[in-house]
Amino acid sequence: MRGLKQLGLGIMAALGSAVVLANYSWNFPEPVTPIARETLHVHNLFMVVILLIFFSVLAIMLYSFWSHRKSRGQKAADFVGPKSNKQWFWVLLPFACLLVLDYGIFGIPAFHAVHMYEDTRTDADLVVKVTGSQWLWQYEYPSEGVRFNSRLVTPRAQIDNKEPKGQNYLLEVDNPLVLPVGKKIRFITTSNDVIHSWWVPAFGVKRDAVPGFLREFWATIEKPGIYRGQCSELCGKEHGFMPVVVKVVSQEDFKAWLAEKKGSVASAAVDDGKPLSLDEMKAKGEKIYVTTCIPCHQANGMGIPGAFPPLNGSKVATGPVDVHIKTVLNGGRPGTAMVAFGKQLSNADIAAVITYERNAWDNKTGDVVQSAQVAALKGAP
Ligand code: HEC
Ligand SMILES: [Cu+2]
Repeated sequence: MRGLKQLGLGIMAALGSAVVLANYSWNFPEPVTPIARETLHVHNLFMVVILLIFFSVLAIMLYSFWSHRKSRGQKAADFVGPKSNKQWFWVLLPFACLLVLDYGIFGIPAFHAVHMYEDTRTDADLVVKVTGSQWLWQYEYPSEGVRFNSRLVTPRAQIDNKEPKGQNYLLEVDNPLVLPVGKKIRFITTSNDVIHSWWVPAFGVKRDAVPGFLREFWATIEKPGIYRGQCSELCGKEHGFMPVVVKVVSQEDFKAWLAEKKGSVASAAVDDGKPLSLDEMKAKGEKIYVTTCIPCHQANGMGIPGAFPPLNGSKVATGPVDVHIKTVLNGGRPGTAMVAFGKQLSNADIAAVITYERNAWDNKTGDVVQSAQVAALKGAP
């Protein structure tokens, strides 16, 4: 009996210290959308119900073990199949619990939450298209004509353990998605290649981005701030390296940001047509190479034997320009990891990165590829 009492005290002490230790990082992140709040409520309610059931069943079991033990002369019952119709009660009771909790027979929780999550009908203030791509997110505001890529900026040195890891290690991008606070935002999501999943825990939303399909979800974010999430569908080698960063700002700041973004899109369009010199192109292309191509082809252009071909001395990177452009535009042979960059990069960026490849390392072709050449081959077989 004493041993049991000590065990009981031990368990209580352990539970107590867990409660003391518990801080918000153990829980859901602070919810900032109606859906996230609802999800948290459902979770908390279910947790209470589950714990109640768990402890009552455990208590009945412990009591039964204790008071029906052999040394007290108890004999085990010996039967197969239902002994009486009363047992149906124990089958139907848990079933009823599930019905009440999940399907909300009495207007209760999970059903309401799921219904709310799926209800993308109501008029949205803003539509944002989210496209997953190996391995970055593309954001588009279709009604504003603004579109950009959002890519990891954590330095390779941190990933390779050559530098100490920063505060937002693997959760930082060059161009965060910017959204206005307090507006209903309808997201449309799809993918260029494999299935990705756009997930921001604080919004309580996660939706798979499936190639060939448009899928929707929505969020009204109630609090300005920077929110971080990740791709949560295993999508290949750099799956862990395509974070989601959302900057939520006031309506005025959002308008200002949009105007500025539109301006930069316009100037990029002008840039698209302007021929650049070899050095300018090479410098621009190197930046793109470092962020986009290094994971596979490596900084020294030597690739990874057996997986990714070298570009240094490659027949494609030193051979006919058109073949090179087509490879980068349309990707490698089917089934290889070489991405079709025609959907990810602008013509000017593709021209620059190709110029870089043709003039970096030992490749000294002297070729300057212009965006017009890329444009001409776009969509060609
Ligand atoms: C996900 C890994 C990956 C990334 C990122 C990647 N490549 Fe590739 N690349 C490959 C693979 C795999 C091949 C081989 C394709 C094949 O065999 O058809 C390849 C082939 C190539 C080739 C043809 C090389 C040859 O000699 O056959 C070129 C040129 C090329 N990539 C350029 C680029 C450029 C430019 C970028 C960045 C904008 C880039 N790649 C990013 C995986 C990648
Ligand atoms: Cu992904």
